[in-house]
Amino acid sequence: MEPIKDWNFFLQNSRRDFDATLHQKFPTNISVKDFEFRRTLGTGSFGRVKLVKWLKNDKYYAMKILEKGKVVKARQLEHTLNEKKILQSIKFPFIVHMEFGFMNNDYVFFVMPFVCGGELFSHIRRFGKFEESQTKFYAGQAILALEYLHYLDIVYRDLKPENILITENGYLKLTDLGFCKRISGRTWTLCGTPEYLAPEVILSKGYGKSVDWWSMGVLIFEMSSGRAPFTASDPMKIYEKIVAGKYKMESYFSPDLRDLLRHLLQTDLTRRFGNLKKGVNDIKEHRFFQTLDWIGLVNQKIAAPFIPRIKGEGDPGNFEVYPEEPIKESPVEQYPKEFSEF
Ligand code: ISQ
Repeated sequence: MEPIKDWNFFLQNSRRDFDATLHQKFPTNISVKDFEFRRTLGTGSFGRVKLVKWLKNDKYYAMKILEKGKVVKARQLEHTLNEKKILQSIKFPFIVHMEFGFMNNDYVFFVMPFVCGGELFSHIRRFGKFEESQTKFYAGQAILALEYLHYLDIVYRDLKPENILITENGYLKLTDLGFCKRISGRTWTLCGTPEYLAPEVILSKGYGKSVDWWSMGVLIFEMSSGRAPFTASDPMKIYEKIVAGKYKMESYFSPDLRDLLRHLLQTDLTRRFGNLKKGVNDIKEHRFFQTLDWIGLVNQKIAAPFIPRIKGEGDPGNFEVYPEEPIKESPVEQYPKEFSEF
């Protein structure tokens, strides 16, 4: 990607790029026979992501495999179509995109470049917690990614360390846009992950982009301490704590970090940073980020805190091992009407 000189100019152009590919249909000349299947890199409720090698160019990709029947039965058709459209149209250094996709009788496939460094989640667990300078490096990229998505009127709704991948250069990429949605104003769907849900989602209020800034607060808290701010064994208890907005800072959090967290983990929407007159700039200009060069960051000119270890191209060693499942092969196309828009 060309270096970004002027951030606002970049954002303005990105909207045109995005709209240009939004309604493109899948190419029709691709099939599972074009790939060598390796192991599973991640799983979700209606599908999994596998490492594959595309035989056409011998390059490695992460292939998201969604079972049509499960998508329909879980009433996730709309979310899946949202994900497909957004994945194929976004172009941002810190967000995974789809190179192309295709379908067969049973599945929908999204083919994305393979991000080899594993989930940020495993690295937080491995380090225990991050230094604040390291938190700042990752949080900065996640903030720019959300700013980009929000500029395109997209809410992400599932920010968490499991959905953040580390690239071979130590920078990050958001993945799993399954809950992304283009909205004008407000939406009401209950989705996300308990520990990262904003109070307004739990309270079934109409909500908007501000939910992503809440979860950014949860993410920054978890990176800095190794634990989420609101935890309990039972999701209902987590929700009670979130709605009450009560949590304890760790004793070693710096004054700047505490102040930033207070403004993000703010139950009052009229006071939450990211949601006020200055928008994301209240966050980017906060003292916690004072020493961060935002343009240097987006152009990846800042040294990463660590570089993931890999044994070679297509090494899945940074990802957990998951049980494998056989792939279905129905003789007839499943749910042709439901997936006609793909
Ligand atoms: C690896 N590379 C790209 C995207 C991915 C999505 C989920 C799990 C692993 C991945």
